Amino acid sequence: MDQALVTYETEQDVAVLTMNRPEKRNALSDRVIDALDAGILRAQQDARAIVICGNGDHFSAGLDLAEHAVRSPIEGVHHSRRWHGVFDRLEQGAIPAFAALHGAVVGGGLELAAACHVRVADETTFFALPEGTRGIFVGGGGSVRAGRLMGVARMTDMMLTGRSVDARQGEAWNLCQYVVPAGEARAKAVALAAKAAQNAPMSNYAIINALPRINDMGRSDGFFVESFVSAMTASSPEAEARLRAFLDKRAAKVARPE
Ligand code: 1HE
Repeated sequence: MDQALVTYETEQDVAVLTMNRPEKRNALSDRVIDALDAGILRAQQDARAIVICGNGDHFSAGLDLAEHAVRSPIEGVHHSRRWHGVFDRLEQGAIPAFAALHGAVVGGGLELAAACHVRVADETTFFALPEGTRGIFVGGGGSVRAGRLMGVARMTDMMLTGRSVDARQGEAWNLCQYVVPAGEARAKAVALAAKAAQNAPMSNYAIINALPRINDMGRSDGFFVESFVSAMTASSPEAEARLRAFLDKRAAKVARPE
């Protein structure tokens, strides 16, 4: 893994991957995508949750436009499919991923954030899809993931007009689930990831892999698949031990909202 472009740290069972190309606003070059891929693969082996964040004033300015300017159509297809592979490994991996967002979350940066399961944005965050103004299209899974998150009408508007959406609007549009004060996204994302890391691995696997698939199914298929995932998850020794711990009053109760 390229330590210079994406750093890898471990905190409380959480692997923190930090894009480290602030002089180019964490633009996603081929080497950054390779470094993210290596970090994601490593985290799936030795951590129980992932946080992805960026150094400098911005999460990511998206596709490296300097590299993209020289691609032929077939190179463009392979490039897009490479991103799909990496982001799929993140979204449909073994452990949950949390994005810590600040500053620009733009184009491919938003596509990367959308491949994470939970997005924490600080108040400096702004979301944009400037592909239309650049003469290109989303290629990192955005039309599938970001469209499902915010809805096709909002995504169409963002792509046609190039408008920027701030953190609060992004929360209302489902682009992030948390908004925190400036500079606090990383700490909040690590705290949430550390909490998720304590869940049963089988539950986490089912949550991140079954929910998006069931969301894509018809109701009848969804109910059917849910029964099997539910039964499989509950029949593990870990589930039995956790249920017994609650009944024996050794496990925490559900807390009221803060
Ligand atoms: C870049 C990139 C980039 C900055 N590729 N080099 N993405 C965009 O259309 C976003 C383009 N970037 C911006 O609008 C702005 O840079 C930001 C709002 C993100 C940040 O502004 P600022 O004032 O902090 O930085 P800057 O002065 O604009 O840029 C600093 C340097 O980063 C500068 O290089 P320098 O050598 O002149 O110092 C910029 O050229 C460089 N830089 N963004 C390459 N994106 C799989 S399909 C996905 C499709 C997309 O992602 S489309 C969205 C592309």
